[in-house]
Amino acid sequence: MRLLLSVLAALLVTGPAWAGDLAVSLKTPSGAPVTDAVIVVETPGGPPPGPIRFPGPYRMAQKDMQFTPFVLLIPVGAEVAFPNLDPILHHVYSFSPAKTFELKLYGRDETRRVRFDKPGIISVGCNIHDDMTAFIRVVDTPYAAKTDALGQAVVTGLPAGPVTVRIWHPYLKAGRNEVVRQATLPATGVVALGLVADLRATPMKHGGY
Ligand SMILES: [Cu+2]
Repeated sequence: MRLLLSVLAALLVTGPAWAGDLAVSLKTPSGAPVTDAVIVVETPGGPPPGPIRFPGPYRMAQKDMQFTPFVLLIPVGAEVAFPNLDPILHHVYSFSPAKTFELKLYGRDETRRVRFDKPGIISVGCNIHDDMTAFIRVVDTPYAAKTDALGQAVVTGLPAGPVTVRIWHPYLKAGRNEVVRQATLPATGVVALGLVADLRATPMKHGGY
């Protein structure tokens, strides 16, 4: 009995047994997976204290006259590397209020770095090549994830109870490019949320949507 009590106490202290996961699956109306969508989950208690980490690297390369990745998810305060992997010069910039910056012409295998100190959405372009475009999503919560090539994302470690799920994609056909859903997390386990996301027509260069 003493052993059982100490196991229960350990579970209470360590916490994971009281946290749930939200698995989001995002598809277009024709059934294609939607990659590069950012899922942000809001909880009544707000984000937990402590450092925020996402799978890295915090890096946006210029390769084959495109930015890669098309959407980068980072925590506030993170520094992003912008390596140029092309044999030509690029000139990377943003006019977005959350971070205005300019990385003047630089060439192959050179890297510049920018720190993003405010949450928000940063639209990135190249001064030389107008069709190069990308987005950096800076968040101040660990409750966020980006959909992968299968259109799936999992937000882990959520407290039980009601949550607000914000689904954002640069080309989502919705106000502010975002749809909002409510969900309720159980004390343990996974809640699956499947959504159809209609995207605006864009050049084929970004994965076909
Ligand atoms: Cu360029």
